[in-house]
Amino acid sequence: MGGVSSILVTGATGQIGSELTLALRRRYGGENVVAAIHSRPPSEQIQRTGPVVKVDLSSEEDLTRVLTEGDIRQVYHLAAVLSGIGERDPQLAWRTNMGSLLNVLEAARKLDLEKVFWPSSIGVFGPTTPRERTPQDTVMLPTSMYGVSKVAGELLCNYYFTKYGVDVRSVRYPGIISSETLPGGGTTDYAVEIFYEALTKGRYTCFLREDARLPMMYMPDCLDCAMHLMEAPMAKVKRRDAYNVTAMSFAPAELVQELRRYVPELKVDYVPDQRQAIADSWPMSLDDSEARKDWGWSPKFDLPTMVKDMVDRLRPRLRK
Ligand code: VAH
Repeated sequence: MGGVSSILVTGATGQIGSELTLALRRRYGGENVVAAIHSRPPSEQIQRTGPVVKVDLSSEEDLTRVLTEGDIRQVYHLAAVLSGIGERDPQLAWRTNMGSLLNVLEAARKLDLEKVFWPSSIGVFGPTTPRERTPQDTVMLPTSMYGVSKVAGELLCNYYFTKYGVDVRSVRYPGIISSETLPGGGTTDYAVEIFYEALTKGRYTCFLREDARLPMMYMPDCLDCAMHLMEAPMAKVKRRDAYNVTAMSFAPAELVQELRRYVPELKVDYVPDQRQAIADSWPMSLDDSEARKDWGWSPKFDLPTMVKDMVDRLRPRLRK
């Protein structure tokens, strides 16, 4: 193991988990980062660059088996049902999100794991929360089951740190934009889908209103954020619910305007679906000054640099 702690990444076929697995392998060595999957097969790159295990996160026993067999010392727990899908089956979203987190925290307690990373979300906020520069401490009355599970998850993480000393660390991610894995069932997925549709068809039907402004972050910053927080000295991690983090805010119309610099003929129409109600309940911008002060959070990508990087990566790949 070369003195590097062995890491398990759950949700390794998801939007963040798939790229986080590869980033952790680049940082700590492929053999030290185990990709945990459930039903979907991992990407070829994940298959090729390190160990993959199948685990049922609804079973504490199965999770404990995987953790002990792999001599795992750290867990990045990314598996979850996202906001859009969560509203189609709220009870499944609750059971999946809370059941798996409780099992991870229980395993961390009983096996005395070194650290756990678990992503919260801006989904914890609701329509009664101030929507501009949403504060770190404020009203959290979410109207999505995804958000309810994230508020409860933050309270559970804080409890396990306070009562048992489990070193669990969390951030409230905004919408994440990525070039490698399509997201599944999120309210912010339009900001990823639009690149694929624009570069292949020159048109896109957006499921949010053109003025639906939301906090967002590009995947390289999302990955750096998780690893930076996990590597921070214990004394610098002053919150054990979750830190607000963000990199930019934009509405679909602003993203379209920036994307038209590369796809001038792009045609977009706006047909809001049920996810608009979720977006309307979320912040339009976040105050993430505590994360910046406590452990040096500092994103690198803004809207122009993110759009350029996404187009540069996807255009060659999608060219027929
Ligand atoms: C979702 N992508 O849309 C996730 C994220 C802030 C949004 O939590 O559900």
